[in-house]
Amino acid sequence: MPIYQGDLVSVAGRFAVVAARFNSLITEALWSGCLDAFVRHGIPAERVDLFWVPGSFEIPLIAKRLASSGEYVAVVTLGCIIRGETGHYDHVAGQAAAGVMNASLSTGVPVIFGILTTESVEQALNRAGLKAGNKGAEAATAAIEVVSLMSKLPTGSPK
Ligand code: INI
Repeated sequence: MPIYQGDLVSVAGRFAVVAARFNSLITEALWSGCLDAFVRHGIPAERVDLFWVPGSFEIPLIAKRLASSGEYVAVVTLGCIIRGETGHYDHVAGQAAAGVMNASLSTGVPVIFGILTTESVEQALNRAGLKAGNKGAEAATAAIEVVSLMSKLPTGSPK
């Protein structure tokens, strides 16, 4: 029984990262964790391009454009949406998630969801490297794994 899974090393190609400047204390930490994870998995910084956008709501448009450019094997998105900080949390979070999924499915290029959606600043800090890992590092690792898995998937039409 063949089992398919992605590797976490030796992935070729360039990666794009789209990061939101909103809540930049957190998103700078996500970017730092993201780049560190790329480098530690054998992807040098020269193969990672960073694109800043104003807020998480703007991420899907830029992610989709980059995913369809043919320049990148995957796009990682980084953002931070805090419920307590905004009356339109549900709109921003919902549209960011749906838009990232749309960018991925419509282009066939992995677009990874590294956007924190939390109840508080403390929760966000914890998930940006303080106590509970770094979502940016997790997103970089997921990107590498999915790119690797996609290169191993069976091709051709269903029998
Ligand atoms: N953008 C975020 O990335 N996080 C937030 O918590 C946030 N809040 O609180 O509103 C936020 N808003 C800005 C939004 O993403 C857009 O940049 C803005 O609405 C302009 O389109």
